[in-house]
Amino acid sequence: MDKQQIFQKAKSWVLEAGKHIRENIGEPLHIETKSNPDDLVTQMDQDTEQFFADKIRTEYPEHRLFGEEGMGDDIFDLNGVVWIVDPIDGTMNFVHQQQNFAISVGVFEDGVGEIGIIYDVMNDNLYTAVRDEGAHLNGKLLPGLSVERPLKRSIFSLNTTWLLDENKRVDAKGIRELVKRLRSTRSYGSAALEFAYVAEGLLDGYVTMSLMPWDIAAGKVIVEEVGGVVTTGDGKPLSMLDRTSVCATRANIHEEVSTTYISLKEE
Ligand code: 2AM
Ligand code: CA
Ligand code: CA
Ligand code: CA
Repeated sequence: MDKQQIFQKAKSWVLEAGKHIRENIGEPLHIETKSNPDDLVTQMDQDTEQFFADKIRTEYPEHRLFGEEGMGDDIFDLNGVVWIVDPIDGTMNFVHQQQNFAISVGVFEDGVGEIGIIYDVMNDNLYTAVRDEGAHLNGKLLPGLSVERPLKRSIFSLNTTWLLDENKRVDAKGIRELVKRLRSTRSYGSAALEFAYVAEGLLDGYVTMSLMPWDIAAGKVIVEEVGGVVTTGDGKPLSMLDRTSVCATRANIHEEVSTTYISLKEE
């Protein structure tokens, strides 16, 4: 594939979609719920994914689209070129706050993440990475995660759900030990932005127990490109086809976090 050409197209579509969202941010929203009353989707999520579907099908008919809102293809493998798209990551923030949401686009070829783009729409911050070419924020090279701060001076992003004993996915006691060990935690409500902040060095890690491929595809490419490590919660390679846990951190603390503090429950 012509990586540079696809990257330029992807970037221009992301910026165009983001501009459209910004220009319509004050308009009344058509909101529906999906799996439960707190699982929100708006017409803007659907329209934005349809925008990407139309663009990709016109420009690259041989590529496939794996998107959250179902405007793409049914994906059961990652052969060839697959665009993994979350049209709005952080829909609850979009609805409640009109900020703190992102467009996330990953382009994978035969299962390898080649391009990652995360766009913080309201702040007009564009995080990009092309594999082996570094990661950029608004065109400026991100310096990479060479700091070696220990866990006790680290800030992680972590959803408080995983502190509750009744959660179905992880031993909450281990997560509480992690919280005690860390300097502090944050929770932003957009997985894509949390990956972007790890890549930027604003966070030392992001740990969460239940994400889908479109939440992580772009973030994985970007964080890995600055030298971060992105695995399942228990340190295994991530699936880009199924729901997964995630441990994304600076390299020097990754093994300690994934082995000492994260103990996944059996499905
Ligand atoms: P979304 O806004 O695109 O749905 C919130 O903590 C983060 O988790 C957001 O990135 C959100 O993405 C994602 N999220 C929300 N519901 C989810 C679900 N049922 N499965 C996986 N990720 C989800
Ligand atoms: Ca959603
Ligand atoms: Ca998402
Ligand atoms: Ca979404």
